[in-house]
Amino acid sequence: MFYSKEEFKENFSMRLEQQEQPVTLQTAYSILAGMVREFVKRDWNETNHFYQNEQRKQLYYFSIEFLIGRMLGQNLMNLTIYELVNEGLGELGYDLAELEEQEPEPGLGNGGLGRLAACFMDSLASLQMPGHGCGIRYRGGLFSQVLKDGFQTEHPTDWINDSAGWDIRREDLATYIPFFGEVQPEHGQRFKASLTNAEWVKAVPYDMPIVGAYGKTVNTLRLWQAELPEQHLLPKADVETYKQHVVAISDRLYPDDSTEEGKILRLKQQYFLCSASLQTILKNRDFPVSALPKHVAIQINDTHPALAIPELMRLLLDGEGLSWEEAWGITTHTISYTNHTILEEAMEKWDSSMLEQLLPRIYMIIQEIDRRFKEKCHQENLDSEAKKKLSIIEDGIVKMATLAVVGSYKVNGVAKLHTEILKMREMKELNEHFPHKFHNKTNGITHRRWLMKANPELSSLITSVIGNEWTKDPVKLHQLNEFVQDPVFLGDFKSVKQQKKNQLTEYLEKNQTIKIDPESIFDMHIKRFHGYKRQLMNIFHIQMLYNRIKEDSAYRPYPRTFFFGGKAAKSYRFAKQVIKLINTVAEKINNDPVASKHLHIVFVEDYNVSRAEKMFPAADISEQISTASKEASGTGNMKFMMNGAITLGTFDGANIEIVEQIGDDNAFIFGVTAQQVMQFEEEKTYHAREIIEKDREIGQLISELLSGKLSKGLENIDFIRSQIIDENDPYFVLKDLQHYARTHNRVLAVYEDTLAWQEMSAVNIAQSGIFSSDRTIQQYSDEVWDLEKIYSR
Ligand code: H2P
Repeated sequence: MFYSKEEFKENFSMRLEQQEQPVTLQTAYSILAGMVREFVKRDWNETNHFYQNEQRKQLYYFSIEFLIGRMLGQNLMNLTIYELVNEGLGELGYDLAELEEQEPEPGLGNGGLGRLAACFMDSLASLQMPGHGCGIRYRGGLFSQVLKDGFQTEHPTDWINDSAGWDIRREDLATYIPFFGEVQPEHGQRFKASLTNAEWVKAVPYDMPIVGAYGKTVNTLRLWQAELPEQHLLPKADVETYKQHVVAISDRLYPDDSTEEGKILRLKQQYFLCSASLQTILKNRDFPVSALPKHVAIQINDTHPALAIPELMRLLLDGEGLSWEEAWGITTHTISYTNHTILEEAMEKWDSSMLEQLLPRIYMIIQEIDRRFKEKCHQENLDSEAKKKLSIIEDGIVKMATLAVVGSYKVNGVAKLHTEILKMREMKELNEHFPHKFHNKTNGITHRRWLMKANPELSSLITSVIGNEWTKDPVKLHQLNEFVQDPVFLGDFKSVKQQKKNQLTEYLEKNQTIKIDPESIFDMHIKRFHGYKRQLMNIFHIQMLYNRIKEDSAYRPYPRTFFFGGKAAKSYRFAKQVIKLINTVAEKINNDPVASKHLHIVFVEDYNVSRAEKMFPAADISEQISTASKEASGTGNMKFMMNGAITLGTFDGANIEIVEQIGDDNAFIFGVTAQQVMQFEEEKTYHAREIIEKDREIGQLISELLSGKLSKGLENIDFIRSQIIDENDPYFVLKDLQHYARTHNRVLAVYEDTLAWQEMSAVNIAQSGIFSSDRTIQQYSDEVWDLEKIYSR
């Protein structure tokens, strides 16, 4: 432990001297991380003891992804020793920022869903609430993205091997997970059974400390690793193949599930996570099992952990010997579910036969849940369509979202519009059946990572005018409203923004050898690649601007740099072609002597949390241009807003609530509304071809695309072509394109009025506090989990 700079320096130097090898930056990083781990240990132990002694209700957040990002800097900050360590290291000739860069990036998530889980962890600990994460310790995490000739290529990562190990192996808590086998019903009154001839997998937890602000509360992120069980549980033959199957469970996030084998692996991962976490919760309790809902809340993050419902039933029925009614009562008062998307492809469905083979007892329980639920619905006067919607198993398919709703006591969407769409359309029948289950919890982001840590310059500026209360209660950022017309404050804000743009420019020049004009407008579209997120519309628009520059010598717009960043799922061919298209257009424009003075495209390779931390603070414009109704919430929109970037977006997800906060004048909104989109979809009245035929500019763009002129080097644009033409542009790219282009023109006009632009930025920051995940977590706690803060410590 160290309490002063001098103590820190002494301790750090002593450890350096003990090194036998020459000290590299990597060793210096490891030493520092080790010291921080020790620092955290005492509070971690104390928090755990407190939870045990006081018997506080605990929340467990089950998630297949936790996109936590690097831990060193955030931990130092939350422990309030960042400055002390920074100065101390400086005096010893080290640069803390450089050491932070040595930390391997754990890519345990792929986008907003996983990052949300990480923000929630930070907020729970910072609000001093007993809330922990349960996930999988993937050795590889998501692939790292390398661009080759503009194409995305995927490369395995191994963050664990490179890691400084924030987590601690808990062999004492290891548990065993059964797959396959035969169910032996116990013939009696109860729905009890046992499983024979199962294949066992050992689950070993690795606990990672989640340090709350001011350090006092340290919660736990428990990540499970799959291992070979002890000798007596091994199969008699072919242990090698068995071993490969076991290791695969925690090897990779999102294994390729286009094959049957891949699907089985995903299902195994999901069950592995649920079973291991639930078994441990039950095993280590010191209260009667009937009191579970009073002591434990379990939140399932999307349907990936929905097997928690039948698994908890299994443990209560077969392990605890409860009756069906008792077990069901406990389960449906303990588990609650968050839905994150209405996209059909993301609503998980499993083949009954596969589930039955891999998890026979679980399948039997799901069948019984379905049977009983159908029986109940039968008593209501429902038409056959409604009955279909209310079935969990239908035509040999298990619908996980329906299972999740039926087995939870609360169900929420992640922004107001999304929740309304769930209630009124996607889950209409379920909502009518369970009228009090559905509620909204608009997402949030932790202001500690996304403002205080990512943008210390802006944080200091804010504190210099309104004091530092906002760091504890971010809604107090409101107080900035008094300064949004103050020219001195706005001038200072402009300098900070420029500083962040310069830093990003330097970083990218160094790491990706890209030259950027830091004086240009920084327009950013950074998120997972997906059709509905419409990166395609963005690049189409840039190509249109290029055509205008070429055709009209008087058209010379204000210089803009368009940033793209994000990965496409490995098997998502369309999204991968969009990445290639962006890079092809980039090459042409960036090398054009005239156009490149006005337009510049930067594709930030291998976009991840650390890169995101450098990008959000440097943005002027936040591209949030999803097809209305498709983006459940979005959280990048909130990170941009908090850093003073202005939203250019559609009326979708949380964009709507952002505009509610700042007013129409402080964002640029365009495009068809969710209602219009849903109407087009229902009535089939949208025809992309008509736009191609009638709009000269769009017609030209599409023919350039089809002729291969636009896509030089990309011989095969068949997926883009077929989506726009054959599939009639399902994400309404062409429908919104001209409105998007006109809105960009409005953006440019305002940008040139510097003061007006800065005022808009300042209003955005001032109104962003409500989008802190502290607010979201407080609402979950008040309305769903019923947690108590640890004020007494
Ligand atoms: C998803 C939704 C987002 C939402 C996020 C967190 C699945 O994230 O699409 O709209 O904000 O969950 O609730 P993403 O697309 O980034 O993978």
